[in-house]
Amino acid sequence: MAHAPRIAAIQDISGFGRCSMTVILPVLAAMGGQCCPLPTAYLSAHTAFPASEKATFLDMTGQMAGTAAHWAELGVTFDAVYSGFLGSAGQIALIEDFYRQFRGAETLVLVDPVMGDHGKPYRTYTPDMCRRMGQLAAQADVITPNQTEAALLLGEEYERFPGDEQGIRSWLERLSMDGKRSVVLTGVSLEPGQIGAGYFDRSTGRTGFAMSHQEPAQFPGTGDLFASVVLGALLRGESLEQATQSAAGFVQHCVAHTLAEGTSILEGVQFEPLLGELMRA
Ligand code: PXL
Repeated sequence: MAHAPRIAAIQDISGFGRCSMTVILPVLAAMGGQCCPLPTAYLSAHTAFPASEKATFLDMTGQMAGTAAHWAELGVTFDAVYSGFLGSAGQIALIEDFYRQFRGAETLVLVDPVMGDHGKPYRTYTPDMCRRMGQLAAQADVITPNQTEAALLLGEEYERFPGDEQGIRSWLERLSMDGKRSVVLTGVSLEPGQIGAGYFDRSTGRTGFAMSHQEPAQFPGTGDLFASVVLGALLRGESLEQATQSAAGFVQHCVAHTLAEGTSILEGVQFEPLLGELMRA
């Protein structure tokens, strides 16, 4: 009996503006995974829309322990636990409990340490939450920070993000915590016109880069798209390098397609018509 790789997705559901759960579920399904959502919060829309204080925010912390207990009772097992945007600092202890209940020798724990972008923490992320996110990420097999989150994890100023390849390799090594975890650092550019990610693969101890053509716009939710393609590819047995390259290529294609269609940046990228590219022939 073989089942599809099963993933516990611990993420918010944002009703409008493609990000987090509404991206992760379809992407991982297209890549052959079975996603089990464990929602951290329901928001009417992601927080990048103007007047974000108008977004509804239902904290779902109260559902999490009971969901985990029911899943344990049903005997559910997971090939991966993938967390991202969290609703409160208290949820981190619940995720740590979740690891204790469901993390086996083969379980891949991916922490996308979602905390902020463009040098600033998101509105709902307190300093305590960022500190606890660092502790959660310390337990991961793979982390997928952007530059802002990398700076927060390392206790560095965002402005000090290195501008050269050697400097980025050194941040990747520091983020690996002495080679303990793999790292995919997104939003990295080594030369004008190119963007992608740097990676540290703990299985080889090597750093490298996976680059793609840089499109002239940045969309919300692309970090979630990137991380979910990385996870789907890893669960299919691709190396971290291949997985990062697959993600860089797919995100670039979705951005180019969306720019050609001309829809609003805040609605996120139109990945839906391109999901077929992620499916195995
Ligand atoms: O894509 C990260 C993300 C996830 N969830 C919510 C967000 C954001 C980024 O703004 O607002 C609710």
